[in-house]
Amino acid sequence: MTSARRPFREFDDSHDAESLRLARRVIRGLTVSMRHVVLAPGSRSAPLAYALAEAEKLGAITVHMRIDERSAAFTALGLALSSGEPAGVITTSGTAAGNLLPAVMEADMSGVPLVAITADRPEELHGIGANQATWQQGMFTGRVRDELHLEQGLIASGQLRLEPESRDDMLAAETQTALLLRAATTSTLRSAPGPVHLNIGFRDPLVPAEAPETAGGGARPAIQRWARRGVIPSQERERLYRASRTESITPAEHLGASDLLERLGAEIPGPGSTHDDAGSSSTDSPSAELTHRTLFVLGHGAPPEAVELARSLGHPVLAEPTSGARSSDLGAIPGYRLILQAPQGTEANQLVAQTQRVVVAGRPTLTRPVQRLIARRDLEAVHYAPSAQAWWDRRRQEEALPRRAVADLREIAEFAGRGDADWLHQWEAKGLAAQHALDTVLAQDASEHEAPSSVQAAQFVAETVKTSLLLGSSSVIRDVDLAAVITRAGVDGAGSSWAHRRGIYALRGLAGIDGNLSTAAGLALAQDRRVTALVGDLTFLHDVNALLVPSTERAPNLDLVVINDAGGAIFDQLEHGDVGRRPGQAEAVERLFGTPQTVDFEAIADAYRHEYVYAESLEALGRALAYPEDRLGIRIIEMRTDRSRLRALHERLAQKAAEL
Ligand SMILES: Cc1ncc(C[n+]2csc(CCOP(=O)(O)OP(=O)(O)O)c2C)c(N)n1
Repeated sequence: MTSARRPFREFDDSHDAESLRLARRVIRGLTVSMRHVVLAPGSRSAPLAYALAEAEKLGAITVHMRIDERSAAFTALGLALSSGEPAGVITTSGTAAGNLLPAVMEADMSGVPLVAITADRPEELHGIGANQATWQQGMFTGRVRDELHLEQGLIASGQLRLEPESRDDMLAAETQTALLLRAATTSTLRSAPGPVHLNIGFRDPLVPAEAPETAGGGARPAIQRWARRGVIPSQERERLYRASRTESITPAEHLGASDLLERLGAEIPGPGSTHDDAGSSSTDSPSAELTHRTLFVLGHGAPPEAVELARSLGHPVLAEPTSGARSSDLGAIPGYRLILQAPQGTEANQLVAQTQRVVVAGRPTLTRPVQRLIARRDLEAVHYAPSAQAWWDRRRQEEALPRRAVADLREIAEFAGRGDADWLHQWEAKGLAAQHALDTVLAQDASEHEAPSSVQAAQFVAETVKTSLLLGSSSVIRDVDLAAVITRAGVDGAGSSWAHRRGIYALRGLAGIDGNLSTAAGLALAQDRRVTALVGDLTFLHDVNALLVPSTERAPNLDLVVINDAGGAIFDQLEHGDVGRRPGQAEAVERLFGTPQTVDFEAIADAYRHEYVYAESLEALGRALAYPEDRLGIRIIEMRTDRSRLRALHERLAQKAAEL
């Protein structure tokens, strides 16, 4: 097929293998908005590998080599989670591609722009028994925002072009790739950011041709400047970068919802203030002038303006650790879970019962008391969602949940009304009492056992670390939610880079115990500074290949704090704990759910050649976590606890809740 228009040719690699030429165009398309890619070795993906090495030399992208594709994918997820920019993971064909599924699933449900790139055998090698050939096109359908297949064999017929004929040539590989990435980050009322899939059928040869000049033995010419650098305006890039160093960017920030809040600020009176605007129309329209007993329940990834609104109106805020609002300096109510679980007849229960309205923002997932509260049919509830939420099917949500979605912050302000100052103070006082009760029980329990419980250890780490923190699935994040009082400011003095907000992260999309360490590694690589991951022993062992960093690579600066209670603790707190206490059932429940293990974590550290610290007490843990920037690489910090004592601890906490 010929064209009257001359193709743009910004560089000439016509001497090279066609697979390499295709790979370069794909990478040009990627680097419009991607800074990091995680690559696992393989044959079919070789053109991408060679082209990436060139692009990295040209300063267009950073490449991280990993061996285990599942870990590579979660590392890319962490990279994308940190900045909100797309991050890529590249594999060869076959089962390698299948290993991306868990991270794609998580990215889908948590709205993270993960770009899964799988090299494939060309179409003519499918279905004839060729090695490592499986059907990869559409293998993530239903979980990705968009997917693209590029077949090298279509170049000859002009159905796929290497040289674009215009800036928006839809047949050009580069344009198609760049557009795919746009689908990963688009945040509107209808679509949330999320993963995309690019599958590429490469034909042999898969290695670069020798440049013609070098064939005769001459000096190798410099690489042509074929790679692109990102086109994000530098101011925006700086804003994203700064934000990535403080906390994760939410879709609302992309939408500029905080500007809206500023504009609203002028219109919303504070708590208990009198509205002395002459001719107020409060009698005939609902507005923030009416006083309501409204609770703000902030779950994972709550838009930051929601907490600002709650504060400016004077409402109590119940905030999960990854809501971005779980901070005593933001006024989140401490110990709120004890308040919610207080039985009838207590003052705490009365406070909860007095609630008239609930504003939910983000995605609360951690505890049953919160789920019960927001599902109460006697309460009026709305869900603040300024843009589409990845986990949310709007049609399902509206029929299944007793709350409607509201995108407009002004409408939320009117719904919530002005806070009842006295009620807010009662919540604050009860929160302090609940926290005191928690601390007392944890201290008593620790002194009786002469060692901290896993709950106290999790509380301690969350309150102590000066770095960004990834909270492992299972008990860890729930223990932090239960007990930790987190402050936003770093402990290490204003003026230092720690002084701002630290990010608290977790895989709340699907709450898997897989990929947690790798995700933390991705966060550390993106932020280029130390990150702490706090995980249970099974969560650690499930993703142990995160420790497998090829020796050519810069290891992430990572403190992996493992609370080793020799198996899974969470099931004993659930119904299975009751089953396990029936006569003759204990052994079976321990075997089926506890899955005990006796792994030597020091030996693991040794085998992978990372540093190991055994923390026998909270003081030792504190010493290990101090001065996070004084060391490089991965460290494993182990604290051993006994999970069999947790049920009694939680029963004691329930007794304390009955006194609130
Ligand atoms: C990939 C995956 N497999 C299984 C589960 C189910 N699961 C939830 S918690 C848990 C045990 C976790 O144990 P550990 O990491 O030691 O934490 P603990 O429960 O002791 O706090 C399991 C297997 C899961 N969430 N994700």
